[in-house]
Amino acid sequence: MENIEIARLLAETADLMEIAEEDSFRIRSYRNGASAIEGYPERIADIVNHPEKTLTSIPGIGKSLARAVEEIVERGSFERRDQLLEKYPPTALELLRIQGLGPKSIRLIWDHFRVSTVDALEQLCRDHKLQTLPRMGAKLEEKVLRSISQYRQSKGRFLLSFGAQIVEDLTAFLKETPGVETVTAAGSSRRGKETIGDLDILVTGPGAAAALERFVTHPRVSEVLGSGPSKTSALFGLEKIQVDIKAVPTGSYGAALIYFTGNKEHNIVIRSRAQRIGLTLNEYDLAKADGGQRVASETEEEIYQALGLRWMAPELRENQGEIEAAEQDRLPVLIEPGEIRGDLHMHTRESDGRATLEEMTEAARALGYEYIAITDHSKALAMANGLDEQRAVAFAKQVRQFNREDRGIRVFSGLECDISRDGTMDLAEDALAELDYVIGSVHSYMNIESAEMTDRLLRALESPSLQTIGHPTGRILLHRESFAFDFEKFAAKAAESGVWLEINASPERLDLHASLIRAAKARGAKFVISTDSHHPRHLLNMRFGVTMARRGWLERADVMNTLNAKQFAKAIA
Ligand code: DGT
Ligand code: CA
Ligand code: CA
Ligand code: ZN
Repeated sequence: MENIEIARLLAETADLMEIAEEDSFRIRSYRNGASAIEGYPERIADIVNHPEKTLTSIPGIGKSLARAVEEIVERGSFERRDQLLEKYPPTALELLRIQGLGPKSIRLIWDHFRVSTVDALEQLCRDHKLQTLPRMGAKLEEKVLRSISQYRQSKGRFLLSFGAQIVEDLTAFLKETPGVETVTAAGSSRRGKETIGDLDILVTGPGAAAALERFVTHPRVSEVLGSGPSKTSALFGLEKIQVDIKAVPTGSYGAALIYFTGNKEHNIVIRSRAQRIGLTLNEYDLAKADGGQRVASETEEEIYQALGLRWMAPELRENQGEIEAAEQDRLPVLIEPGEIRGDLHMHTRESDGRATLEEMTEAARALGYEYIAITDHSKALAMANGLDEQRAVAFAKQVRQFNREDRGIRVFSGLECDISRDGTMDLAEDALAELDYVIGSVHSYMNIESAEMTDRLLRALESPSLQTIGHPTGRILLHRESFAFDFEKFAAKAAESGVWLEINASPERLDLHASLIRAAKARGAKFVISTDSHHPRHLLNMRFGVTMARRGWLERADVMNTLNAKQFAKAIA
């Protein structure tokens, strides 16, 4: 029995315990145990069978969890899991992923209708049977139906940050194989798409085939889907993300990289472009259509050049006009991560962050930033202990004091102020005026009609202290779509009012997305890229925000936090 299998049984049991509404402390201990075991370097089964080793010496494994693990190693399940599976079938676990239904509702549905699959739940809603249950109505049925269709679309997709971490780990692993020259991620992760279906990795060098062979022995590979000397596919990790690895001859590296980076539509257009000039393009090379003589194959640049095109950054390869731009030599000079000089959205313990003003400042300074804004929540977010007027004014004063000592970085006093349902700011304007940098964000009433939401945002843009709209669409990747509003009208007025649009770099938001960035830029809008950090570690997410900006064709001048500290201070004054 592998660690990953033990971990999966524990995590699944935690999900079932949630449906059974068991003690949240115990549920958490199962989840912590699952991740401790999944990442443990030694085989847990060997420890169980070892006369002198004990499981409880592993951090995160207490006595009762240790007993469960011993039972799993012995017979493939354990008592608590067996009991839960008698009550709730494993398909019920899937229902936990449907937005709008908590464990309590899932249990109620099971108790009344014995329904535990997504298909059967959909039928219940269509037959208007869900609304016969206590505290459930027609509105919820509609919401569940919408969530089901969203769930089906997002099923099997993963956050970019999750894929990027695995790419990083696997790249290091594959490079350890002797004779491996390069390891490169292609596909949607190279294009920086916000969600990833599967990972595509190319390996070159005389050791490439051996690296593929070694990959299938990786402890986190849970199922091998296909394996040969030039291509291997497997499911990886607890989440079972598919990883496709290809061994590529060095002489075909550029052709393979273009082919497997995609996207499909981009590839189709450049292939037909090749055909029009008597060439064929495939994963091995660009060659003469008659005779097959090789024209270019080793680098992407050579191939694009032979097609009469400039090299295009992977983030642009979405068939959204980049090919015409490359032909006419008017590709944007995309913003680079190193050009970002400050981070302007972060929280501290004053509201729902985990670190202090000092700790966030020091972490940002260590990253080489020239300035930051601390932007805790406002009072409407009572659960997050948001600031009222008095605390906001006191905070502005505290920051002025803080900046008197030279800390190697400038701190701006900020606030992430809630935008109320009617479009007014949560705090009074005279308090907001004390702060250096005010973000306005929607955190409530996100399901209102599009016209009302548009009016709400247009009104918010009139607030004299407002500098930036935070996470403008409210989307949560794989969970919640953007709220409905007239984005173009909003972006045009933001541009006119000198209010900037945030590109929120937190991996589950990545809000704005590429097409909206381009639409807003076309209307004259300016942007800031910020991490919305709640912990010093989150500051590292900046690169994902920059990736979104690049996918939105932004250049350095479009992004206000590429200004130096002096220029930036002037811009917000
Ligand atoms: P994903 O995985 O859904 O996030 O999106 P991609 O873009 O990574 O798509 P994927 O993994 O299916 O393929 C990666 C690229 O490789 C894709 O953009 C086009 C190319 N590609 C892969 N397999 C084939 C194939 O069988 N035929 C063609 N024409 N292209 C392929
Ligand atoms: Ca892929
Ligand atoms: Ca693939
Ligand atoms: Zn927010």
